[in-house]
Amino acid sequence: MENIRRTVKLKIVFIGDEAVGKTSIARRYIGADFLAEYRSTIGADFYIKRAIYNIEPFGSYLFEWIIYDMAGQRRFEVIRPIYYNKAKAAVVVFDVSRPETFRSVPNWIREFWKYSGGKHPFIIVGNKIDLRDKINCVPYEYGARYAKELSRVLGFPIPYVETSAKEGINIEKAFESLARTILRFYLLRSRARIR
Ligand code: G3D
Ligand code: MG
Repeated sequence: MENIRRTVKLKIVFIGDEAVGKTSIARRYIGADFLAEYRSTIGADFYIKRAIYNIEPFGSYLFEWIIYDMAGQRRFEVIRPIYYNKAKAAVVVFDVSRPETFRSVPNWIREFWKYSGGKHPFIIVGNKIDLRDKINCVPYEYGARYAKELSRVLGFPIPYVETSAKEGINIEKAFESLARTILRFYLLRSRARIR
């Protein structure tokens, strides 16, 4: 049994094209047991939630997520620097039923790195998989292959997770993957201090 529980408190940003499901995923994850929810005047909402993840080989960690979710895209140009400031990780979301949202993922990654001030870790989420039966969608393999290629180039693992915010599929899994990615990145790769 792990007795000592360490705390990771960090800001993460949800990014991706309009209407891919960023808010839906964030809200699904937060559910009823969030600590706080704010609607700021800068055009972003943020939520705070705590969750414990037991991740081998690191052990048990209490994550305090400060989740930024942009509210509407039009004013985004203006809030960009504030939105990304001090973000330590990102969830890059696309809509599997709209291939153009998959194609813009690299732009979102570039932007995240530029404004957050470093090559910080992220996960890629293909959302709306409930539409697979009805619409011709980006296949799982495309997302997985892209994440694998990124992992190879960057030298640290970038997970690809498919979700349905509508049906509540893999939401928890996405955050666990994010937690694992963050621990691997900050504990193994760099010396950033986690208390
Ligand atoms: P955004 O925050 O990225 O802009 P939203 O996206 O979370 O606002 O979602 C945009 C629309 O997609 C919403 O539809 C929402 O209900 C829908 N959506 C989000 N996630 C899913 C999903 O997993 N499956 C399906 N089928 N739809 C989803 P509306 O019509 O409410 O605007
Ligand atoms: Mg939104």
